Amino acid sequence: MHIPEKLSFEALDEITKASTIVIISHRSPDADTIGSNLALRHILEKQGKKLISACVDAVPNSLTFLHPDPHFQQSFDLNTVDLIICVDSGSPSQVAFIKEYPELLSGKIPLINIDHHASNEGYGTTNLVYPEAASTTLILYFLFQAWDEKITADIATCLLYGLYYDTGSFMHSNTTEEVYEVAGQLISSGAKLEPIIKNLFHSHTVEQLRLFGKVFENAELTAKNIIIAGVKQEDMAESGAKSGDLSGAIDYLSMVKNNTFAAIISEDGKGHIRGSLRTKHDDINLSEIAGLLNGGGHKKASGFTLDGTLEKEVRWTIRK
Ligand SMILES: [Mn+2]
Repeated sequence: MHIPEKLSFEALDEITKASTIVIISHRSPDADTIGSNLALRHILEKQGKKLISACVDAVPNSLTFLHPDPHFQQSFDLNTVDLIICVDSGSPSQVAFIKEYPELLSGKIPLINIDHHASNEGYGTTNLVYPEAASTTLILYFLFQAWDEKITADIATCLLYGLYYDTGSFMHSNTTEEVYEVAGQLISSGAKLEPIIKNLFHSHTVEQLRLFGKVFENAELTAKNIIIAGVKQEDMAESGAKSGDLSGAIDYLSMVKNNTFAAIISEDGKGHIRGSLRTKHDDINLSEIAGLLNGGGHKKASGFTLDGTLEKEVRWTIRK
């Protein structure tokens, strides 16, 4: 991927002019949005900026292990801010604070939108949107290079965290030669892979595994080879799992042989259904399918949120 010089310096210019900057991570935060947020923090802190890291949802401690004092806030005063940076947020609804601050995207305050979701329509005043990038942290890596910023060991760990997560530990099809090259560079810069692996893949709770068990139990393969599982609030309660514990279950469903795509639809307990979709096929665009349900994401991994609850339907077919 290549960031045009003009664009990287336009972003730097906005940062230089600003004194208080809010860096916003998307709702239901993941390792890419948090790694991006914290990597940027490390860079901007050195420049003496006043920084707010914000996310509308509470950020689990497990995601902030990269930074001793991550300062994530679930609310902030927009009046004190003179630059907004959104990381890894494919749409205004992912930015989420628009409910609290409808003027957030009005353009009155400059907004740098750094993202790699195919569905991102460029809601910022400066848009660094590269769907070909495996992670938002990969975009930041090239941005920091363009800005001539030294990538310290801490920054490298933050960047590798997002890259490792968004490529499914280098297993997803977005793992290009460039991904391996950058990962190698980050390790040379001192990135610590071991805590990342431990944090992302070896940190399940028993309750979470019980919830995964429910997902597998409920999973069905449709006539079109779509593997789909519904998760009701009862499943969450019976397993003792917390919200957010479902993350990662979709990767296991995708392991089913010859599936067209995998889907998990779950009740969030607040009157919404969250859908998560994954495919390994190049000719299926899940971002478009999620788009039909007001969602979005990537071609091979997307999601949506709808109002409602889940009801299981049983269909019977008589074949001659
Ligand atoms: Mn991402």
